[in-house]
Amino acid sequence: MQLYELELNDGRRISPFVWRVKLALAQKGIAADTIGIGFGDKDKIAFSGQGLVPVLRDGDRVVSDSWDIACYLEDQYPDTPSIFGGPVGRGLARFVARWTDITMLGNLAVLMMPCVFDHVPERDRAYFRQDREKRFGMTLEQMREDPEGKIAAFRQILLPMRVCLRDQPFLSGDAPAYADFCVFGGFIWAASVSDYKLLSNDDLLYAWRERMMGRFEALISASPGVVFT
Ligand SMILES: N[C@@H](CCC(=O)N[C@@H](CS)C(=O)NCC(=O)O)C(=O)O
Repeated sequence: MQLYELELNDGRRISPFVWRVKLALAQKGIAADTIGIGFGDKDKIAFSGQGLVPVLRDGDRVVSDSWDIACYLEDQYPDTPSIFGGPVGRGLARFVARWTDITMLGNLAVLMMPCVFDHVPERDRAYFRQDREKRFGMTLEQMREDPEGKIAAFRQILLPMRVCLRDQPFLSGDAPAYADFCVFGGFIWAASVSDYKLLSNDDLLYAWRERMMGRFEALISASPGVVFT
């Protein structure tokens, strides 16, 4: 099995969508070779018929999009530990995945884009700047403004998860599953490019993140540059 992912300077593997898949593979105990590509290497995943990572190649099967890959792994390898916990869990995990895409990553994006840029190899910098400045309607320099305000707003939107974690150790219940992978993937993305303190030490999410880190330590520590603050 081969998993294509984004690789920036110093071997940093940053994509929050790829991390969901890597955590799912780890939970299932499925080994995959990871292949790092740059923003300018879209030709290397052209076989998938689109231009985004993650892309999974499993023998002659090719699957792209993190949600489709998660479903593929769950359905194709039913004898491995589940990442959804059944059809209802799958439906709720899809909701959390979309919430994470739109609300969590959406709130973090402007704060993180300049940090990502700092780790983009020289050859891809012009593409990244142009694409992200167009997407967000402001320059990378403008995005760098007021990090404290952005972090305060980000902490606010995490409240429902914080309250949920008063009653259970993981977002999915007693053990981590795909909903946890989605949110944790967002934190790994941030931790691999920035040293902003997104969570205070007394935040229940900080303790949850430590628990996630403990469960997936081997995977995370093998990835260069991931430092949680
Ligand atoms: N909906 C997709 C999103 C994938 C995505 O946006 N991947 C980003 C990396 S985080 C990418 O490949 N970006 C390439 C580019 O911006 O050129 C999924 O869940 O897999």
